[in-house]
Amino acid sequence: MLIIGIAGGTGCGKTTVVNQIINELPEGEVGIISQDSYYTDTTHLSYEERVKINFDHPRSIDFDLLVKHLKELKKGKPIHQPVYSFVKHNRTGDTILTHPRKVMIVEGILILTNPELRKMFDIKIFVHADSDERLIRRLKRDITDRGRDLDEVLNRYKTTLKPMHNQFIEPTKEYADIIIPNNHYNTVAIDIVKTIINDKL
Ligand code: UZR
Ligand code: MG
Repeated sequence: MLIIGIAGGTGCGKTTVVNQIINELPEGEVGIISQDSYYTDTTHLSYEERVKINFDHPRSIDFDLLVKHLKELKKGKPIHQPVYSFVKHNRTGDTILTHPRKVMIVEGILILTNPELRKMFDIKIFVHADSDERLIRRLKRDITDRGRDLDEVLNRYKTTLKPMHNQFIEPTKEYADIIIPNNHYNTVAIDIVKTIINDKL
């Protein structure tokens, strides 16, 4: 099994990069695990308490479960990936049965911050986009898809996203084997990663 970790700040285009990598690859050979599925269970908290959680800090992620699941997959066993709701800010209680694939992609802003998880990746990728590009994308997404308003997004960006990015996410670029410049959609970089994967398949 080839395990690829894809990190990068919010709005850097991780999801797009992942989708471009897997499209055209043989179906059933590649699986995706999103860091979003592994936010720590907050069922014991009230909604008001959950909204205040810093979702951009490494401690908001249940890395133990993520590492455990990857180890299971490596052994050829299926896992029950938790399903997360951005509306409730909590796990829904549902799980998705995820089977091991020849190539597993793990994507998320904080996935390179955890040493044990880093050791499990055969290839570590960091997607880079300038912070203004990322802010523009984040604004569009949160307003269009998540029903937030301009002030709310800008305030969150300034008080939480930006400091957490500088403290925890940007430094993990050090660990990357490949850095994809993604201010504009980068087809050459995608082709390179696809070639590496195809080699393995
Ligand atoms: P990407 N996030 C939410 O907005 N709500 C949640 O319940 C959990 C996470 C956001 C999180 C982070 N921050 O910046 C982003 N906040 O999801 C990471 N606030 O996702 O890599 O797709 O930008
Ligand atoms: Mg995403």
